Amino acid sequence: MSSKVERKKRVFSGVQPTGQIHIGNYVGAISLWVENQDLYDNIFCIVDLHSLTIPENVSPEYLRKKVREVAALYLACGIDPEKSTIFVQSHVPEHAELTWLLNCVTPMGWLERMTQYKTKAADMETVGTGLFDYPVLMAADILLYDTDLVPVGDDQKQHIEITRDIAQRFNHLYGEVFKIPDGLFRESGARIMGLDNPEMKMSKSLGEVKKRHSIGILDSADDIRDTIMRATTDSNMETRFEYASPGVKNLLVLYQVMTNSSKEEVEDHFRGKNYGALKKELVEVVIERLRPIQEKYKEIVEEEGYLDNILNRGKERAKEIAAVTLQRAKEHMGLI
Ligand code: ATP
Ligand code: LTN
Repeated sequence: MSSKVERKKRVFSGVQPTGQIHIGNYVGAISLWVENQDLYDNIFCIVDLHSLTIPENVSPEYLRKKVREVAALYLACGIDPEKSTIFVQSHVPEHAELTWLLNCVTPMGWLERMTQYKTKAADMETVGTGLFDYPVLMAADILLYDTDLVPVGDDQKQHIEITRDIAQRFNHLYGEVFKIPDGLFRESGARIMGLDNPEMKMSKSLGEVKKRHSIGILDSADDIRDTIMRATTDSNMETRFEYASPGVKNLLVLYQVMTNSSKEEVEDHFRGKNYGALKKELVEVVIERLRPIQEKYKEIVEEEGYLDNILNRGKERAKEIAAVTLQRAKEHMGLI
């Protein structure tokens, strides 16, 4: 009898070490990684090279601090280093090298169409080549690990699409080198909106400069209470997902994901109540959900050497896989 063991599907994802990590990042990405951790072979990266694409936002001291903060937050949120590989993108130079190879098969027109690039570049006086090339570096991240699934928030859909396109174009030109990955998104909670403005996605960069835009994972109970109680809603009292105003719907989605409930359970729970009750309950739910994460975070950053140890192990494992894929790509291209 054949005893072929099926390998677990591989998951790859990452967060940039810039801005204030918020519950949108937690709900849309990190908590999804944690929930699926036993199902897959997981690789989670701190994408520091991506953070350099807007150099005005990152001083060297800031970057050094933030890389450690994000790594500690991954662990505090429940990423288990025995089940998942955690590493820093710049520690594995294969990412930068594969980016060059992929650049050479990526038409500029594809990059010009990226909405994230257009939005970010619109506010800038000079736009660096790195910002334009951001999606190609992201494609390299994903393709280096023969990734099956990429769990992210829905703002990343276009980047997953272009990753697939780049991989297909490369394979067409040079032969089967890359696996074609799929995105993995939450059905509810893939796009958490700003609490000050439910028309805009909750964002890390805005969260750092605007009060009451977002809830940081490390925010105090008082700040959480203040932000939720003052969240923008309107006079529509509906607490059903379909009929609620955008601000209330956002709170309902947060409540749903933070309590691991279904939409029906949430609607039943709030039937006959107004959004004042929803806000009050959400405050408690968020504080309780974040409390153990904040406690664990504190322990992790206080334990000398713990984080470095995990990041070093992660680097070794990531490098082992990445080197093989990069070599395969180079051989197919005729680089000797
Ligand atoms: P910025 O808006 O400052 O560019 P960001 O908040 O999008 O930053 P990223 O590091 O770019 O943060 O994203 C990390 C992960 O969190 C990605 O998977 C992204 O899709 C997800 N994510 C970001 N914002 C949200 C959101 N508002 N709702 C759900 N998921 C989100
Ligand atoms: N662009 C992503 C961060 C990112 C990423 C990745 C996510 C960089 N490389 C690879 C998944 C897989 C963002 O969230 N802004």
